[in-house]
Amino acid sequence: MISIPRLYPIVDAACFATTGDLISFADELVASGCTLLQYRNKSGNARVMLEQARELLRQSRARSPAPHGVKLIMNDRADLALIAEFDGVHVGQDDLLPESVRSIIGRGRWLGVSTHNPEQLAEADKTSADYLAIGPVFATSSKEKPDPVVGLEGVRRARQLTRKPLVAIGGITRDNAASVIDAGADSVAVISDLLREPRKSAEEFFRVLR
Ligand code: TZP
Ligand code: MG
Repeated sequence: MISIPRLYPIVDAACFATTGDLISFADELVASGCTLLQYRNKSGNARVMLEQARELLRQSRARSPAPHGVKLIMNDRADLALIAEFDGVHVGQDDLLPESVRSIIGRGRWLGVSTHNPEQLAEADKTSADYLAIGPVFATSSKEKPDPVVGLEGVRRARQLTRKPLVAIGGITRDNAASVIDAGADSVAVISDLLREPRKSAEEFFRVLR
């Protein structure tokens, strides 16, 4: 069983004007002690994705104060995760099935699976996924056409359905993160509440998530 950090920042390319801005953001997170980052890019430009992923890997390896460095997870794309030498892949309900991804990435890399209701969660629990995500917990503007909000009750329900590490996602902020952990999540995945002041925000997350 993997051990997942309490804070799981998502570096979403859509939030940055340039690759430089994206890398600086990730740098701040790594400097503040984040040890798990997901790279998300829904633009579909595979060449840009690979370039940004490689740069992320290079910078985060160089910057991390953590003894075991930073784990980098690629959203959606097992192929790019392998080429960029990432540590894992995160897939959703419209991506390759978990076992297909597993056959590509092997046992050594992490596999995460997004779910949005109890049925999907229970199904994903039967796979070789290393961790499961449930959400959106709260309203979010970071995802196009988000599934219905599951609320803290959805997190509690998910917790009853799996013993795998559980990541909650969607609308999670420094103000509500503790309630999400209290509901049974092991970790919170966050996009927007890290954007404005990444270092300060990550440090505040760590404080409330202790
Ligand atoms: N999947 C479910 S909600 C979400 C994703 C990718 C977006 C989370 O972003 P934010 O800004 O933390 O709500
Ligand atoms: Mg996906």
